[in-house]
Amino acid sequence: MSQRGKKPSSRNPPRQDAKLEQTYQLAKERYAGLGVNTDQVLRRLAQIPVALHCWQGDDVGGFEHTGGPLTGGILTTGNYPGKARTADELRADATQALSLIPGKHRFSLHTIYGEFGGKKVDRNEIGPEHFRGWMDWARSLGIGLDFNASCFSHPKSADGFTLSHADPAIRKFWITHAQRSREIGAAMGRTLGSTTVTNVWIPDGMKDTPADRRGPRERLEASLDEVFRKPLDPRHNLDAVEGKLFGIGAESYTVGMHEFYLGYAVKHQKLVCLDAGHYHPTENMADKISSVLCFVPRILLHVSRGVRWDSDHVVTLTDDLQAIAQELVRGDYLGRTHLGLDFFDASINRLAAWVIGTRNLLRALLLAMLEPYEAYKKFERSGDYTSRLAWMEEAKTLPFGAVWDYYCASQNVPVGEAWLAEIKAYEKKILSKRS
Ligand code: RNT
Ligand code: ZN
Repeated sequence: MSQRGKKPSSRNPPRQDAKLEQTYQLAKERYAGLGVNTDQVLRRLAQIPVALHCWQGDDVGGFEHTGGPLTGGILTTGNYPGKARTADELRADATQALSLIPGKHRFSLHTIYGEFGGKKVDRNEIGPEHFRGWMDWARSLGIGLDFNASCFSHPKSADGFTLSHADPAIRKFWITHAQRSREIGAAMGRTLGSTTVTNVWIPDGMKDTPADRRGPRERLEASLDEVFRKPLDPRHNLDAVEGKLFGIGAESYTVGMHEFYLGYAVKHQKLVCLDAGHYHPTENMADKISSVLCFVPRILLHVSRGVRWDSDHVVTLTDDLQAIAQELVRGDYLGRTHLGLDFFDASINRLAAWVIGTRNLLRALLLAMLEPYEAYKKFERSGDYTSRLAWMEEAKTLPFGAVWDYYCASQNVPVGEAWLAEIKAYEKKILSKRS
């Protein structure tokens, strides 16, 4: 497998561990017996980018320096020391995290992470010039960027409404913000030669039962029409819309619920962003993928983990995560899916959160790719559900770990928990010096 230049350069490339290689060969034979070619799977996995989300790096703070709190019904808890205070620090942290994750990935920014040179640049004044530093950084790593309008943590969103606001002036302000966001997305895509997905999520909603559910939704539709009026080259920018069930302080009514955006995206052939934390806990987000993709060209995923509510916990290797990966692989949807992460945990090392979450998503994809899916399908078609169940259960204890370890080594990133030592060293050397 080809090696890619990984930073930091202090790591010895690549790890040629005879035991690791041997274990891999045994695993490879076991999988081959089930009709699965592990070499091919690893080549495929190496092609799949995951967008790490900038907002895990500083608890969704951003660099506007308005001193305002995080609002919009989302919440970070914890005060682990060492969060990034500047764009340079966030880039350094992300570079370090990326170096511990196998494969080539992406970085997803919010508008509040622009570099405004100490000036007050309001959300309706942002432009590509505020993201030059990010574009230069992405180019230096050879990665693409994704983007997000930031319709929260701002005085004009304080009463809980943005694009669906009853006041036309406030609506206009957020429309301009979202229009500029997608223009910036297009500039990123053009500059980096890699399509940027620009996502729109708004917090609009009500704490208690609304009298009028219709008005805000019709206003939101009209606002989105304005936001997307200007055609942009789809090679540079793709638009995504993200719905949700509820937010803190908007428990009774969410203007941009799933059905709203699903309808909007189908009508206008936009991307639907499915966030794993945005549905009722008994709903299965994975099951939506093959439905939504019947009607829209592509989807964006916000891979997250809700614990009892949309709590945005670090992604772990749960059944829910595996179900998502299985759907993408079994349905052959990876070519139409943009993978992104969305969680924010301030109670643990923030770089470790990125590394744990991303490595888990990749692990889930690898597990899904290693499934003897052709056999499952054959059993299913012939009505042999006994064999389907038996094989699916046996597959859970196949020697997947050996394939994953080999993949990490061949991508020149630490195997197993060894990555943590690098994070701990970085914490000691860099994070602990931040106030
Ligand atoms: C909020 C949405 C949204 C945000 C980020 C910060 O519920 O999930 O995607 O988490 O954009
Ligand atoms: Zn999300």
